[in-house]
Amino acid sequence: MTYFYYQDDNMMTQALNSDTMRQTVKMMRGQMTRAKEGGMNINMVPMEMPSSMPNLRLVAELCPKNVNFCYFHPKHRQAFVVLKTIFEKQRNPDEIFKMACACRDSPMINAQLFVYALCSCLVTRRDTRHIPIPNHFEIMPDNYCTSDVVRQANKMAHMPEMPSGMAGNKMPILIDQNLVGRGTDPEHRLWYFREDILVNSHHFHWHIVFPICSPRTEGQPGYRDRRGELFYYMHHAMIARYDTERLCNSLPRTKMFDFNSLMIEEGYFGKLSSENSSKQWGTRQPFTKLSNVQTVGGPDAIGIRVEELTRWRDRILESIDIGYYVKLEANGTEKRYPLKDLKGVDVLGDIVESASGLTPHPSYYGPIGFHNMGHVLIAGSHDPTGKFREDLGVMGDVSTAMRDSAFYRWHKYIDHIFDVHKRTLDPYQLNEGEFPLVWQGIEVVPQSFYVKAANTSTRNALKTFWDTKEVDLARGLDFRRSGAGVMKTNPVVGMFTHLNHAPFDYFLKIANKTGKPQTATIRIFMAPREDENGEKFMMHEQRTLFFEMDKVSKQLQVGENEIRISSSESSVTLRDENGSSFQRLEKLFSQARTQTDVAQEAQCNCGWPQHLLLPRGTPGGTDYDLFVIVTDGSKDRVPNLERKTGCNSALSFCGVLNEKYPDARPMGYPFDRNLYTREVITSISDLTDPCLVESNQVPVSTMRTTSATLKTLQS
Ligand code: CUO
Repeated sequence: MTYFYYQDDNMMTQALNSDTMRQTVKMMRGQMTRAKEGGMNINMVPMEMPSSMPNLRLVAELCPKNVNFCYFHPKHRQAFVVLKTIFEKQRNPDEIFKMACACRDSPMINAQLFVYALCSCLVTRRDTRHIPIPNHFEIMPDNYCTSDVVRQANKMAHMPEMPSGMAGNKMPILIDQNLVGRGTDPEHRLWYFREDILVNSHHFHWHIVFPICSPRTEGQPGYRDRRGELFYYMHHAMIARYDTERLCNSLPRTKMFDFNSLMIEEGYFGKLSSENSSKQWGTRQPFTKLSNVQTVGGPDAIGIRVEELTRWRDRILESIDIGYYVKLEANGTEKRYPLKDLKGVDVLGDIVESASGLTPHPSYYGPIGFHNMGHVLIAGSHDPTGKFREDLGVMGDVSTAMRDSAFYRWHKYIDHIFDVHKRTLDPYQLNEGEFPLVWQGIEVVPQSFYVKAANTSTRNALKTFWDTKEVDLARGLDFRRSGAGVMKTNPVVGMFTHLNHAPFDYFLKIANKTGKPQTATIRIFMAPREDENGEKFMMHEQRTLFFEMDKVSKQLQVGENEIRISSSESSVTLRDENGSSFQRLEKLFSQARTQTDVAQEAQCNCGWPQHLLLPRGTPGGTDYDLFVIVTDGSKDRVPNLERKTGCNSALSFCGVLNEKYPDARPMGYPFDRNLYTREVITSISDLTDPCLVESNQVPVSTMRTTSATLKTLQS
């Protein structure tokens, strides 16, 4: 038996080994050995070497240790698949742990790649579903904080421990929003969105839960139900929210990437460096034109051509126009399949985003993936020939991409492609079916309102404000260990500023006139009411700006039902919890729960930050349309879904780990398609109570709708 003591130059593994994985071992073995070394208590985990060690040379060749791992780079992706497969092939979690330790200690494995592969394996296998994935920003803080913050953290960690009662090195490091731009750049107004640690962390975790190497066949380990559709829907929501924030900041909505000029108007200087690879992330001057990228993220030629990107774009759009996509069959023949059915958008998501394995025809739609290739071209645009040996820009990684304005331009184009497809489908009828409910509208009330009692002016008016949150940086930094193996205990806490709001509740009164209890799905959306010129949005424009606020299933008794829905339990957000994910883990395990209990609370840290649920608004208040639609729960139900928990409860964006997506309707319903009513609706606020109640020949769904004006004020 070999005893590993974990010290390494690799940040991630300290985190995974010392906490999550150790706790897993503790759970499995029922004990953990503590040893004394150098006079300090050190947690030791008795661990054997893996029975056979794989050859890691291929992984190292595909993604060398000393480069920034690029999620979208074809070779790095191959390395990801190889390493993830090594972990997946282990017989049980204990074996995975042994293999992870051995790979972590290998001088060949890229640290970022290791994190991706191991986390992705843990959320793929059913027998590791109970192992919570720590927040990525705690494992790799250098992907989320500028290099001067990391430097300060290093300094602080090496300061001698202050006597108790003195603040000293327990003072948090301020993560300043003004490090990457100035107020002279209008784009900088959106710093609180783009640089938000939890926004970027959500994006990382989403791509870990839905990796580009997910299998296409249902039943295979790691299969993700409606993955392509969720790629469309989750990113669409991010773009709609970003545009809404821009309007609050007197900025026009994002312009989509222009294939004619190939120009990225905004520059980006993120001041990020990777502690593991010792590389600076590339930067970009304003008005950089995309060109062919010869190398990026390593010495090897990558050879990506803009002309290919354009060609694949044309083929995707042509497939949408004709309503059929081309599939390469196993026998080498090509066949056409319809895109205009309910599964069409799921296939289109795979075609647009991804690469071999997911796309139905790699050579026709692009072996690298249209969307992925755009990321790489933008990430390499500052040094496309590699003559300055620059590393890739932040667009190359999913934990950093959302910091860059170029992300929104590119994804706006991606979103446009999906909308072109959705516009080819029959419009939804908003006044169809039989679901006789009568309701009296919706009201939104801030939670403090109950305490302070009646003041009707605060109804439907919510406040946002600046707030701060502390994050634990020490877990991800090697400086907790010295060469002699002594674990330092200095805390290193970072404090970042973010937008926040007081929690609020939605109140609905619904009368069930059907004569029997009903299950209803309540879907709540929100969108800005006015455009950048102060004019009310036309419905066809506003439709694409609606973003989901919540979706809940409720039992309606016969007669009057009063329903209260809390914003803090939104189906799109990550639960807002205090403390680091490691502290929560420790608490969780120390409560001596059974493995089943732990599984129910398993976290994959995927989910929109709760503090950004509401848009910023303006000091004078901004009006939004809040739209609620109630649909028949018996038609929304997904058969054979075991239970509706599993991924931090952010079900709408992250689904249920290894289960079916918990809603039978198209994602984004009813704003994913054009809407049709007999009356002309120019704006959603024209849909007033009582709702349109008619039956027609297209019984696609049954519903009731209502809308309200919601005002957001920034204090
Ligand atoms: Cu999430 Cu482009 O897909 O970043």
